[in-house]
Amino acid sequence: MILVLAGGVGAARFLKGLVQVAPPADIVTVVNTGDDTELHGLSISPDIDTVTYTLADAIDPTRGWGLRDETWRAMEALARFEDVRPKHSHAAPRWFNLGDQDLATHFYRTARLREGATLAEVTDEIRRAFEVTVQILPMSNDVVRTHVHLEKETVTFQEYFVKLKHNVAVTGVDFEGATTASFIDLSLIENAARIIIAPSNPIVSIGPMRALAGIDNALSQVRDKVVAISPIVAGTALKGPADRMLVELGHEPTVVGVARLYKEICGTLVIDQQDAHLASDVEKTGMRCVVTDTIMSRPGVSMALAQCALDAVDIQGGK
Ligand code: FO1
Repeated sequence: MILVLAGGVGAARFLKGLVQVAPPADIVTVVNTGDDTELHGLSISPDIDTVTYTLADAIDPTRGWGLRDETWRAMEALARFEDVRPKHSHAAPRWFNLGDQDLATHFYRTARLREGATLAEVTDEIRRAFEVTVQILPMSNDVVRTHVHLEKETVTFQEYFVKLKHNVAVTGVDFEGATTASFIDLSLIENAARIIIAPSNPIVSIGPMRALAGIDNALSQVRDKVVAISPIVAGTALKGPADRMLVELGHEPTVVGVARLYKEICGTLVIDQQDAHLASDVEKTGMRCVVTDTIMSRPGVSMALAQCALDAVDIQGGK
């Protein structure tokens, strides 16, 4: 079994490539839930939905989140209440865009969670409804929420990422609930033939998982079969704020900075050709370094990148 630790858009694109070079039934992906949020009384799991929709070929290709051919009638209808809404009320927020078809997913997840279903059960029902073969699991059935500390306030991840368009300096992040939450299934780490850390934000997509008890220890025991793909290319993140966050939180916004974050839990880092000159510096951190094309916007790259990640573990002599 191939275990993929995934965040949102970059991980979803990578998984699209992986299913072309490995049997989908052989792939289990554990997805970050630190981005999850409650709005309109609905339980929303953006990274899980991005992975599910992408693997179902239902994702909106331009946005990278939400469903294709989407309409926004419900969101537009909420505008009517803005003038009458009392100052203190949080009802009818319109900064987080929920498409009309996307709402169906949140209606279903919210109702099933209220009936006592676990997030893993609901996630599995939704991926089966979208006819996805890859097994999709939340990192935990317990609530974990990423909070982003700014100069003057602390906000939820979605307030940082969407409402503030991540256009604001971060002074810290923490993962509320992580100290008591349980990772979905530690045996996945022991039993996986290969573990791939997808090209996701090391701080707020992979970080929440690593904050769960036992994860870093379990991964470090099997680090030779763990391979990560750097989400940073030539000092920048291909999508999202990972590069700025790394700097703001005191890390180097380069593949060497990523290697320093991952070296305890991961034996190999896959970096882009543009960073080939840094391969020896990556290896000085104690990780093996593989150089290839990691820019998945070009067709066929995600497939070749997935094959490269699989081969990297074989060379390691991982099982
Ligand atoms: N991202 C945005 O930039 N703007 C949005 O309005 C927005 C809405 C949204 C709704 C559902 C969903 O599953 C994802 C959504 N995203 C939106 C993306 C989301 O904020 C990010 O994909 C992740 O949280 C970060 O990986």
